[in-house]
Formats: sequence, C-alpha cells, structure tokens
Amino acid sequence: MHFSTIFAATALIGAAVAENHFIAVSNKTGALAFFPDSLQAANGDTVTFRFWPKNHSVAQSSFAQPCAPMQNGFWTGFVPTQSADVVSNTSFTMEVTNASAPIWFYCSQGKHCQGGMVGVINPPRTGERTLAAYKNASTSAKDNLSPSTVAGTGGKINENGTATSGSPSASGSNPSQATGAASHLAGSAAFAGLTSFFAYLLI
Ligand SMILES: *[C@@H]1O[C@H](CO)[C@@H](O)[C@H](O)[C@H]1NC(C)=O
Ligand SMILES: *[C@@H]1O[C@H](CO)[C@@H](O)[C@H](O)[C@H]1NC(C)=O
Ligand SMILES: *[C@@H]1O[C@H](CO)[C@@H](O)[C@H](O)[C@H]1NC(C)=O
Ligand SMILES: *[C@@H]1O[C@H](CO)[C@@H](O)[C@H](O)[C@H]1NC(C)=O
Ligand SMILES: *[C@@H]1O[C@H](CO)[C@@H](O)[C@H](O)[C@H]1NC(C)=O
Ligand SMILES: CC(=O)N[C@H]1CO[C@H](CO)[C@@H](O)[C@@H]1O
Ligand SMILES: [Cu+2]
Repeated sequence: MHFSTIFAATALIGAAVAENHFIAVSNKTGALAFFPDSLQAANGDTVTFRFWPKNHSVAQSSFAQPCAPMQNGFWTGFVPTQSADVVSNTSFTMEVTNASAPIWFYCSQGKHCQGGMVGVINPPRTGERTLAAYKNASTSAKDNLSPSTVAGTGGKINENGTATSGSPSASGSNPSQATGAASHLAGSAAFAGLTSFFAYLLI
C-alpha cells in the first residue's frame, strides 16, 4: 500500500520532468527543412514531428549514409496534408532512450534529402560528425530511399490527438520506444496514462 503510493508519486515526478520537444517537418511555404534541425533531448524525453505541406516523411539514417534508412531506425511514413497551408492532424512521437547516441534523420520524399531536408537529435558535441557535414554528404547521395518497415516504426503515430500504434502487432519492431513513455506511469494506469500523455502532447 505504502510502497505503491510512493511508487506512483515517484513515477509522476518522473513523468513531470520528461520534456516534449517538437520538430516541424517543413513549413507553410514548403521549405525543404526541419525546424529546428538540431536539438538536445535527454533520456526519457519525447520528440514529436509535426507535418506541414505537402507530403513529407521522416526516416532515421546513419551518419555515414544519409538518405538511406538505418536498420532498426524509426520511420514516420509519408504524411500528405489535406489543406494547403495547415499543419497535419497526423504527427509522430518517439522517445529518446539513449541520449549518447545521435539520431540522424531525413525526409525520403523525392530529392528532399539531397535538398537539405535533414536533421539530428543529440549531435556529437565534439568531432567531425556535425549536422553541416551530414547535410553536405546528403547533397551528393545518389538515391533517396524510404524504409520498407511499417509507418510508425520506432514511435507512435498520433491522429488528431489519439495515439495509435504504427506497428501491426504489439510486438512491433521497437516496442521499447513505443511503450517507453508508459514506464514513467504507475502500474495499471499505464495505458490510459500513455494515451492522455500523447493527447496532452498535441494540445
Ligand atoms: C519557411 O522556411 C524558409 C526557410 O527557412 C523561410 O525562408 C520561409 O520564410 C518560411 N516560411 C514561413 C511561412 O515561415
Ligand atoms: C505521398 O508521397 C508518397 C511517396 O512519394 C507517395 O507514394 C504517395 O502517393 C503520396 N501521397 C499523396 C496523397 O500524394
Ligand atoms: C483536423 O481534424 C479535424 C476534425 O477531427 C478537422 O475538422 C480538421 O479539418 C483537420 N485538419 C486538417 C488540416 O485536416
Ligand atoms: C548509447 O549510445 C552509445 C553511443 O552510440 C553507446 O556507446 C552505448 O552503448 C549506448 N547505450 C546503450 C545502453 O545502448
Ligand atoms: C562535402 O562533401 C564533399 C563530397 O562528398 C567532400 O569532398 C567535402 O570535403 C565535404 N565538405 C565538407 C565541409 O564536409
Ligand atoms: C491536434 C489537432 O489538430 N486537434 C484538432 C482535432 O479536431 C478538432 C475538431 O476540428 C480541432 O478542434 C482540434 O484542434
Ligand atoms: Cu520532404
């Protein structure tokens, strides 16, 4: 009894300190860019990609091979927008589980990656693996490839505030990221908590 009360309180504090970051995928005028294209996120933080016109995607790559999907990387799928200059109701949320590991990403639409539509979460603080170097390498990538995994892999697709699994089954390719946020919440309330957590993200 006591233990579970303390556990729940601790879990709530944990949930309160996790930060939610947002990255805009393009903008109203269709810039081939992410805003911001570089950010720092701690373990347990979430990053939500919000999609602007017209029809972009976000895929994870290695630093060495921009514009090509990384094995076990996240994938939002393509998110076409219905209106000309309004952000989509569809967004994608992923959790950062290892802040020491840079997460390089790109848009796999047309030649958007080659056009500079790339970004990074937690870039190395020192050394040559900079966003500028990654972007430079992307401009000369031969192809721009989409992952063959299901849209939503490595995170959650949110539809107008409702989180839905991007994987066909609960044992999707990266369940730790898909359910990570729930671990901050106590016991049986976990799923309801996760749902309202993602609803909260979109307000
Ligand atoms: C979109 O981004 C581009 C490039 O940063 C900028 O020039 C343009 O003004 C932006 N459009 C809007 C509506 O913010
Ligand atoms: C969005 O882009 C993808 C990839 O090019 C394409 O397969 C899909 O048909 C597009 N969707 C719409 C509605 O244009
Ligand atoms: C978002 O969803 C609401 C209804 O759920 C709809 O009225 C609105 O037009 C949608 N926005 C876009 C950009 O599709
Ligand atoms: C986190 O990422 C770093 C850098 O890639 C790696 O060395 C380390 O093993 C990773 N930690 C875990 C727990 O996966
Ligand atoms: C940009 O890429 C080209 C070709 O891949 C390479 O030769 C050049 O050194 C790179 N420049 C920078 C600043 O990384
Ligand atoms: C996140 C989001 O776009 N929510 C919208 C869902 O649809 C209702 C009804 O149109 C809007 O009021 C919300 O803004
Ligand atoms: Cu794009």
